[in-house]
Amino acid sequence: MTLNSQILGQLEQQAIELPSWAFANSGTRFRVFGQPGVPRDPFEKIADAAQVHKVTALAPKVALHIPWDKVDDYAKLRNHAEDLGVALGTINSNTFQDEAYKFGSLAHSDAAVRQKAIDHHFECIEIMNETGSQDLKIWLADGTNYPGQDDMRGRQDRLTESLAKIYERIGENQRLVLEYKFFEPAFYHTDVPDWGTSYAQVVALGERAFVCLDTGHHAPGTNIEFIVMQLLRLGKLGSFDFNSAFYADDDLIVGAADPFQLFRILVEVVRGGGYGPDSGVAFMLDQCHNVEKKIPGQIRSVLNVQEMTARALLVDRDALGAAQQAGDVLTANSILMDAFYTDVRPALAEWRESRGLPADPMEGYAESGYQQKIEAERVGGEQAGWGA
Ligand code: AOS
Ligand code: ZN
Ligand code: ZN
Repeated sequence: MTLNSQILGQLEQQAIELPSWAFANSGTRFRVFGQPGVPRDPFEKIADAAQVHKVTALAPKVALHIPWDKVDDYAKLRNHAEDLGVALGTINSNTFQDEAYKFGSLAHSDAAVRQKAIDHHFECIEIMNETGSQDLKIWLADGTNYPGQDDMRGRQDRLTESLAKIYERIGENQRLVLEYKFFEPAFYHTDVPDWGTSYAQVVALGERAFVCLDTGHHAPGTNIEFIVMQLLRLGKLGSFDFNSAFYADDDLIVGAADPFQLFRILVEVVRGGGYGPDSGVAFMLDQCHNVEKKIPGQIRSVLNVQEMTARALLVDRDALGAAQQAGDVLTANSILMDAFYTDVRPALAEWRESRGLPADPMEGYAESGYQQKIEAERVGGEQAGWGA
């Protein structure tokens, strides 16, 4: 099995959005570990993200998080990104760090708190207008810890109302994407726990509202590729937050915990028309690099996505369809497994070199001297925001 020119052409169009927060210090609820050379402001986060794109040609956009990436002049930030060969991507809102949001934000029982959260999203939309961003991504920490703590039905109704107000402000060329998560920080119920709830909410909003699927936001054993298939079938898969998980929302390097799961997801993405610049599906990463270095961590991540996309594109669709039609279970399964077990790395390395990129981007970055430079120059880097 080889990566023919048609597959390479498809791979050339791959664009993965990097999260600005992956470059900042991060940790767990137990400790935030500082690393030398981490960015001190959003400008430096973008400079680091641009390094990932430079050695891979895979990461032309950087997703921002408000308020972690708040600046006085977004046009300046946009120009800075463009000068470095990248663009500003999705704007992520944050309604989970204020004291006011202790009992929720868009679903809160107090209208004043809901309005505060809605206003924050209005501010995010204004920022999108300046940064040229297309997507507003909403992930909510809303939920309860104890049965009876609040009325789940009332919360769902209020969420619908709040989202409608935000959606009204979204521009013609902008989209709202609603992320779901089955638990955490709330442990009894979460107001947007699953794809079905997110789907119901975005369908009620309209055609520019979509679901964001974070691969780490499912119970262990969930068939995530089924959800991918269903959302593509319904025309409502807006974006991915890629990462990998051994247990819950681990935010580890995509493809690290379960490469086969990433393959199965990408097979459904390709099957369902979710791959490519016109598919309407944004490939984003949502990761933290707590113990490994951040820029190499992001390089490894985008390469994992590229390698697994190549394998998904290698699946012999015609042969698979014929085997499925004939009820030939084992042939159908082996067609899929043949693609999964194909080592595409040498072919990708060769192809990279032919395009003037380092055959091994990890090595290319290590040899660039950038890491030594930032470690020497930057003192007092930022926390991503969680421990702040
Ligand atoms: C939280 O668990 C979600 O995955 C969010 O997408 C994200 O990690 C957070 O909003 C940081 O932007
Ligand atoms: Zn996420
Ligand atoms: Zn998450």
